[in-house]
Amino acid sequence: MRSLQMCITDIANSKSIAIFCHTSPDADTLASAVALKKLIKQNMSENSEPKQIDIFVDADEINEINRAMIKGIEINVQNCDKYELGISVDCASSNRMGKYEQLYFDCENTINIDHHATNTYFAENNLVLKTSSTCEGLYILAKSRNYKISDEVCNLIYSGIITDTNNLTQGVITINTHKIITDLVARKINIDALNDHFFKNNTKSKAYLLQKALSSLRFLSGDRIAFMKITKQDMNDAEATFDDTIGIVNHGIDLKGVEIAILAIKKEDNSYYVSLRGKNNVNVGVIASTFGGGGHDQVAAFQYNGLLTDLMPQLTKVCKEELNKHPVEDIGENLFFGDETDSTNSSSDSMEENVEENKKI
Ligand SMILES: [Mn+2]
Repeated sequence: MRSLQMCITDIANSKSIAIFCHTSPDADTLASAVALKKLIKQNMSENSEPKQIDIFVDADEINEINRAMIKGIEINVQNCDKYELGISVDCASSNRMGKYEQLYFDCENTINIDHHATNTYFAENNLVLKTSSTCEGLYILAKSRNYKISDEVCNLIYSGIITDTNNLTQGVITINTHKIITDLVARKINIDALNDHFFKNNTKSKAYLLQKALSSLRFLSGDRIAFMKITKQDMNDAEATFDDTIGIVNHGIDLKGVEIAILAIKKEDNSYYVSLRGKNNVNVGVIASTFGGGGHDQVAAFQYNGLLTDLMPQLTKVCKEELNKHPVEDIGENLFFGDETDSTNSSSDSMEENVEENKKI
């Protein structure tokens, strides 16, 4: 794997490295950054001069839940005039680095480690993986090099995987994802505490905001689309932050028969953040890209400047086109029944197959 070898060589040879997260940082981007820093320190600093490794993340505030991952770690302090290497983690395009995008391109060399199908291959070296999360990708890379992976790195990797997959229920979940979870569980990491931390730790504001969003719930296209909205007034009434909106859209896609869930969040006057979820092979990434956004097949989003009343007819039309590609299919009756032969020896996805060739554009 040429691109992987080049990345490893670049990292080994660089004395100063800057790691970049995306704006509105989620657990995967933060966990990836911290895990990568620790993996480099723990595996690539022996017999070489110590490396300066700094993490940059454009965020006014990182919520309390995610802040726990960077506890004690210095961020956004530029300790070098010019870094030899810049590494972006979990960024589908370079503008996802926000105000640190220029600092990234000022680095002598650049690497892009990501798992978004919509990645634009903006770096010198691009490692775009077909994995559930960037954290899963990092684990595969570290394993493939026989690196030491500490318990604290395992906690971070596990956090990135469970949050990006909504606890293994959505996104690109492969046999490897499950194998890695098995590996991590065998390490006796803080599984229960991490699950509670990420999934049973919602704020009161989020509960009030959910109440508001659910009261706006509407069904379209023969109940195959669930639509919800959150107004600025809702945000104020619930004393909520943008972070409190995360995951609310899942309440739409969790409903029986719903194949597309839409949550429109009003950010400024005439400016909306539109979050999408899909199921039954409906590709909401395609829908988001029609409106200049992106993401994954089942999880995507876009920004819209204009009135919601103007957006909705267009959005509904694009959603219907996507739904028409996928006739309603009900496998419910056969869910627990199948071939009675033993298939335990079939299919063994090679972990390395998840790394795509370096496609510089
Ligand atoms: Mn991710």
